[in-house]
Amino acid sequence: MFRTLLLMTGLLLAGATAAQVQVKDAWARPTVPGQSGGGAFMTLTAPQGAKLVGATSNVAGVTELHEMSMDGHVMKMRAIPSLELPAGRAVELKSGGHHLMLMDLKQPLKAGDKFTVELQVVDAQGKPTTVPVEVLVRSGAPQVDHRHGAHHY
Ligand SMILES: [Cu+2]
Repeated sequence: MFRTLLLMTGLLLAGATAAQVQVKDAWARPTVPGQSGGGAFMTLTAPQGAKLVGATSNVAGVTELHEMSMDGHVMKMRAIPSLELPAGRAVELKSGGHHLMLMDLKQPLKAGDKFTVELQVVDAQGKPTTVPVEVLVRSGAPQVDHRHGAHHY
C-alpha cells in the first residue's frame, strides 16, 4: 500500500517534468550529398517559463543553438548559449530565425525519416530537464495556421 503510493507520486512527478515544455511541428530538411550540417525547427511553449540551454541528437556529432541576424546586408548565424522561453508564449525555431544546428551529421537526412533531439531545458525553478523530441525530415515547413496575417497558403 505504502509502496504503491510512493510509486504513484514518482509517476506524477515525472508527468509534471515532461509538461515543462511542449513541442510542436518538429522538422528538418533533407540533406543533399556532401552536406554535413543542417537546421532543425520546431515550436516550443513552456507553460511556466523555461530556458533552452542546449541540445543533443542521435544523428549529429554536435548540436548547437543558433540565431540568425543581419550583418549589413549579409545574413549570419551564430551560436548562442541559451534561449528564453517566456511563460505560455510559443517560441518558434524556424528557418531565418533561431534554430537548432545539427553539425557533423552521422547519416544523410532523407524525407520521411525521423530522428531524435534531446532538448536541455532549465525550468522556472532552475531545475535542468531533458525533453526528447521526435523530428520529422520533410522538404518544407509544416503548414501552420498562421498568426501573422500576411501570408496565404
Ligand atoms: Cu545555424
